[in-house]
Amino acid sequence: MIAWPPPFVPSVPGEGVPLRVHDTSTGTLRETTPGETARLYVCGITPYDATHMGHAATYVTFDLLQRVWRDGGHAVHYVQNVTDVDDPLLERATRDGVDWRDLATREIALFHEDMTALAVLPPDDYVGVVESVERIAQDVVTLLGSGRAYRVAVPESDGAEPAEGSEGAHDVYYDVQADDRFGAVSGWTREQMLEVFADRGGDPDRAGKRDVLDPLLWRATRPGEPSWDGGPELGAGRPGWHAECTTIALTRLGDGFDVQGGGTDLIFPHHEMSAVQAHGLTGEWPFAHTYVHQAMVGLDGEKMSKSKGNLVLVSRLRAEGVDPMAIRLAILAHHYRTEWSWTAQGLTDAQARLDRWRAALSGNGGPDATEVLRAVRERLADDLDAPGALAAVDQWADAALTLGGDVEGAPGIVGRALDALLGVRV
Ligand code: 5CA
Ligand code: ZN
Repeated sequence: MIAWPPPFVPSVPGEGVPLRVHDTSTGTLRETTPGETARLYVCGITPYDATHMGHAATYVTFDLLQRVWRDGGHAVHYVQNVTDVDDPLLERATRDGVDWRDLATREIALFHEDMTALAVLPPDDYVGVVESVERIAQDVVTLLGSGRAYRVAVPESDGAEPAEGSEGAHDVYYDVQADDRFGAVSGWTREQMLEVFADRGGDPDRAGKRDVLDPLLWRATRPGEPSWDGGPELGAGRPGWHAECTTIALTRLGDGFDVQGGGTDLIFPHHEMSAVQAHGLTGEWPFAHTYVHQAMVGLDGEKMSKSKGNLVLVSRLRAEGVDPMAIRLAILAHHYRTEWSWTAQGLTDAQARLDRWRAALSGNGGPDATEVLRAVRERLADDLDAPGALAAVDQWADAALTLGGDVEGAPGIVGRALDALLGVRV
């Protein structure tokens, strides 16, 4: 698929700082040690509704992460998937009486507009499930062949089409107990896993599974559902959710990439399962060196989610004439590991900050830029401390507005640094 256009990223004088981030799998702050090209995979949207502030926060967080790497002299290979076929998308399309493909196309286009407005760097590889089905099916067949996956018969009452030469239709599941790495990404207990599994796309009650937590790899087609030819081994069907991210990450980045990202709602089962399924395929570990998760953004104290419908949409705010840079600053005012709720006051504060920064940057001369550049770099490299970086800019802006300053060109340098490091165009 084609992603949105990249924003221009100016260069900033001085040197970047190596990035340390919190890794979910070890629970520690870790220095990322990318090679010349850092490899990043971030889980993309399921395009059945518009981009809300939680999604925006997630993509802004991983945008910051890339900006720190780039400032440190690394190229970045960034891959993002699009879950352009899955149960929630099909259910919403049925509910609204629209074709699921039209719904996905519409929401993907809106997401691109939102990301462009928020100055989020686009992925280099932007990969849909629909265009990857063949590769995913091959991987599922490989897992069946090695005994890591198994078939579960579909009840006849489901009306699924059997594969050619096969007696009945089968779904395919991954055998988590056969994988000694299962649990290594989340570090969760079985009780914790069981608590969320059903709410997050799992089917613990499906009869015939070896373990209730086993995830679906391939779903044989049911009447009225879209399907693809999975060959003689799988028959007609579609991939399970986690399998898409396993295959897309492995084919585009390979094993042992630097960072896998997403919201904390993906820690289990999604990132756990995509990693163990990759382990089953390649025998290699780790899938990603570091797992970084954005805390949930809510509205009035409840997680913002498409299924709950309590959404603040980026596109709606844009349509109301809100400056996208104020939206971006409202997000950056919160550390990515802290849960927060969207409020009108937060947006008002962000707009006021943007106005202050704009006024401070409007002169030709100002306070020296060296310290603020150092502080912004240092704060971001320390687990993406965006609020700390904003505070450093506030200090510089306050000095510019109250004391003035006569270093010619300093506002220009600070302005370019805000653009390059924070993605804030003033
Ligand atoms: N397509 C899958 C990932 S493969 C998916 O989770 N799609 S999504 O549209 O539901 O979410 C897109 C991204 O936004 C994911 O990384 C998800 O973790 C993140 N996200 C969803 N809701 C929130 C929220 N309330 N706060 C922060 N991040 C969120
Ligand atoms: Zn994913």
